[in-house]
Amino acid sequence: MGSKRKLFPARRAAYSPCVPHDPPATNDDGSPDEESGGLRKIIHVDMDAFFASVEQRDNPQLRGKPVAVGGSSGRGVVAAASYEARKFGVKSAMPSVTAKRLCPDLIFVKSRFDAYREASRQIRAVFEHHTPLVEPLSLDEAYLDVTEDRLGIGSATRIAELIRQEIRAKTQLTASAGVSYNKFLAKLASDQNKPDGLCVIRPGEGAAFVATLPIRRFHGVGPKAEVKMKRLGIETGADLAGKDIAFLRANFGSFADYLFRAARGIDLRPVRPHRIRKSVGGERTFSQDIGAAGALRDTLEEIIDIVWERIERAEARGRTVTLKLKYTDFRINTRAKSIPPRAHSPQGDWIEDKARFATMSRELLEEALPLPMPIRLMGLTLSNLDRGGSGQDGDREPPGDTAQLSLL
Ligand code: TTP
Ligand code: MG
Ligand code: MG
Repeated sequence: MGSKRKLFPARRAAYSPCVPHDPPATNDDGSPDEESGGLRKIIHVDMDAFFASVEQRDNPQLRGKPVAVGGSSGRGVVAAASYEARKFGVKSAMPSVTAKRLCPDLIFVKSRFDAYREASRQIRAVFEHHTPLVEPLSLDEAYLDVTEDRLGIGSATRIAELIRQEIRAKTQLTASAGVSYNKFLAKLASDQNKPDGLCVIRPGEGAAFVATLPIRRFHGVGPKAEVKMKRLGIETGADLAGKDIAFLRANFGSFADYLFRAARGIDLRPVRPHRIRKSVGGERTFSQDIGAAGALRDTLEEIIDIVWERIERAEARGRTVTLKLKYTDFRINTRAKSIPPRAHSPQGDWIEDKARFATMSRELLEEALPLPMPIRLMGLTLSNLDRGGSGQDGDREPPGDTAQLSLL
């Protein structure tokens, strides 16, 4: 354990301790390396404190200060926190009131999605310069398969460093990168030495790396799965590796195979450059059932805010809004509203602004009132998406293809 610590010290270390060697995927002559079983070279890049860094870049007065992007009042939540703010414990998805209490000098800034989208386009161009195999996960991160890179550089570590430099030059922003032989490990690695860090996990090191990790750091394990795992006595990668596949299937269904492999540092998912997403949404399970119309309307507003933020992040536009209600007897009621494609325009008409999304969502709830009984869950989804847009997201999404994300 002690020696592992040395190889991979705690995240947030100032400089990557990870040895800058490459996962050997091929021999010098380019033939597949027998020993490594023809492993792939994967890089995961993720921008540091993305929205907050863009704000600090564009407004020098914010530099070096604790900054939160998001609404400061009432129901506001922190979308992004600068690293100065994180020292106080401020983080994404935290209610703004809590953030202010933790850090009274916190400066709140409104989000400017156009600026984030522009930076996102710039970093994607940098990725594309090195490989066509780019799978964006959200505006600020992507997986890259550089087993055969466009420029013939060959070293994934070198490519990752070049990408970080090019991003800095083009955007004046910092990115962290993880290099490894699969997506799961590369994503863990990019998080290891944030901000402005690099970490390489080489073949043979994956299982040991994963063993010490708290399960919350496994991509796809959200707060709810974490609670469930802890109840089952699973706190670390090693605990997870100790469970057999039958146990995992019984408790986690289709998520089990991914977890089983991940606990061993194995991940067979390819980098998919053209992932098509069918919907964007989120749902919320309540600690106490809700039945009163006023409380239902308030809850809907919260979900509208959060889901719309996801829609913006995914750069998705769609035609159908679906409201999902789960009653206390577990019956599920879904109702949907769509806007028809506009006849005179091949491009059609889309739900492109929050007001329209909110109005349609509210209509759906009003039509459902009064409810026959209280509900334990409410969710909203935007579907019938524009195939032309990237329609990709999934930062907090379980890595399954069809998994509907749960936000809260
Ligand atoms: P992240 O990459 O998760 O976080 P980050 O870039 O702010 O910080 P880190 O250095 O740890 O990577 O998310 C990217 C952006 O997505 C983030 O800047 C704001 C937005 N976001 C939200 O709007 N809500 C959220 O709950 C999270 C986690 C992120
Ligand atoms: Mg980030
Ligand atoms: Mg990210």
